[in-house]
Amino acid sequence: YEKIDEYMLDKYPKKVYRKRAKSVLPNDPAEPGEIQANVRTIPGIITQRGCTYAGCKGVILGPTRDIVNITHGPIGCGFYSWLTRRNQTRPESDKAENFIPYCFSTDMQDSNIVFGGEAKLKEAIQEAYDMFHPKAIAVFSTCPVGLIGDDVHAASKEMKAKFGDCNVFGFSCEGYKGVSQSAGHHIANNQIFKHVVGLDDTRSDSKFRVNLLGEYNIGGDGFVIDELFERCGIEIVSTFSGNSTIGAFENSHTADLNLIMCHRSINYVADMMEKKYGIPWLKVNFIGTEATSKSLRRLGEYFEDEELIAKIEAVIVEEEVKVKAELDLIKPNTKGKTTMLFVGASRAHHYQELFNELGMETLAAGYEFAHRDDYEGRRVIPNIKVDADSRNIEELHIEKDEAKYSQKLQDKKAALEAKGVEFSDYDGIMVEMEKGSLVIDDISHYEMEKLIDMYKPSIFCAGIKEKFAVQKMGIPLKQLHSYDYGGPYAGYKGAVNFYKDIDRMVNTKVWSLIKAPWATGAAMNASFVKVS
Ligand code: CFM
Ligand code: HCA
Repeated sequence: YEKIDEYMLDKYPKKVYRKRAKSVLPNDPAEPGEIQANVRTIPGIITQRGCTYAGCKGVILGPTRDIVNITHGPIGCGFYSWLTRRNQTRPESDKAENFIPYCFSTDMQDSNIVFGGEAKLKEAIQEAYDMFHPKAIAVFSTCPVGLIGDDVHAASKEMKAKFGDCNVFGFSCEGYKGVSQSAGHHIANNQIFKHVVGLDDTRSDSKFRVNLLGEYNIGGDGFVIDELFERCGIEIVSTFSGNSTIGAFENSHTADLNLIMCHRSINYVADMMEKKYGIPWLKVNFIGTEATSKSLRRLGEYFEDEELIAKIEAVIVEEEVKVKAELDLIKPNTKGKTTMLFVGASRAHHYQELFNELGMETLAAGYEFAHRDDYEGRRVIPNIKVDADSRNIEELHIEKDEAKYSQKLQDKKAALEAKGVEFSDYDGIMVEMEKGSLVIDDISHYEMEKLIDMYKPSIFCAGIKEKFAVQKMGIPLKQLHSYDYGGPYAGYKGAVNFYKDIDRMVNTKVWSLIKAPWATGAAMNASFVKVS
């Protein structure tokens, strides 16, 4: 760690040094230290973070296919969030609605900024309604909307009342609203809960009904999980929000259990559903073979049904044998190699499972925008300092729905808790990382380059912004956001895909053969000339 201090952080001005040092920790799994997270990025530093609008529109609502998502703002915001996240969807038929390939925007102009954009927004909502007659229209605010004071909620309410058969709701998810995408997740959770969840009480008659929260079907991960659940006889009422529909969200409060994959982006919905409807939640992870088996077993444990448990065990046995055969061939090639993972949030934690299975060591990891609980575990939530930025995001006051609340599920939870089953819990990344490995929040580009220089990992995992800079340093970069257009990586089938891709990447010679142009000689020369 002294080396880190000396080599990575010491170039910062004193004030910046003091701030950044609080976000860089040597790990101790036995006693996770306090890390600074979810605070503003220091101006001037190159961060990998995105904006609140991206978290709300792109991440949470983006994967839902039958809502017309209108971006209220300049065209760039809509354009750059159009099909850039690799969420897949499978409409029920060729005729079923699927608006994902469309990019809807009010295309705000200077005159709308000066004279207001609400009229144009209402026109856009009307146009979308006339053309598609969708079940729902969602309106997403970009930065200028908040600055000029357009009321997207009033406009949505007015249009909803006018149509009568189309749910219209807005999001105050202006890009600057929070310090990162994370604020956008929270805003999206709130509005979906307020305007959609609970509208349809229909209960299918299947025995085991769950929601899968925080699974966005990137590269088809959700499809793999759906298939596994189907084989076990478990119905997914709604996924939030991979391959989802508005109808599934409306019906989701009828499930008997919520499973959380990505804790950061969706824990709010789980908490609100528990308060209002009494649905307990469990943390799961379907990234990694062992993690997948463990998560499936948690389901058996929850439903306490012999037949279900037997089915789950049969699936586990069948799949683990296949995975083992593949891993036995690959592991000798990857064992002893090293990695670093820096992604938005959950994946920097979940993917360590797959690297462990490959016998690879994680030297450093961190999140762009997660909160202290994703690092240190949910037990620190009461101690998290609420600052002006977090206060900016609305906390909904949720009350029990007397008619729909399930005391039965809560009694079940209490009985299982007495037997040691842990509900509503997430232990965070730190307890599972090696002692002495590095944990870094909102890593800067500069820090990333220094880390790579110092440790020369066999592979670096991050996103498109880092990819080419890192590869020019001679290190392969695996995108854990888009999967480099590969995947799926979830479940057993996904694990095997990942093992193969990583084996190929860490063992290719190409990276040691290339040299960035600037490494072979200065591309440009300049000298300091003193002007007298
Ligand atoms: Fe959750 Fe995600 Fe992630 Fe995320 Fe994202 Fe993503 Fe991500 Mo990119 S919801 S936090 S806001 S697991 S889009 S599917 S890959 S940064 S680590
Ligand atoms: C986002 C989306 C993103 C970006 C990925 C990347 C994604 O943050 O708005 O930087 O490569 O997964 O698509 O996280």
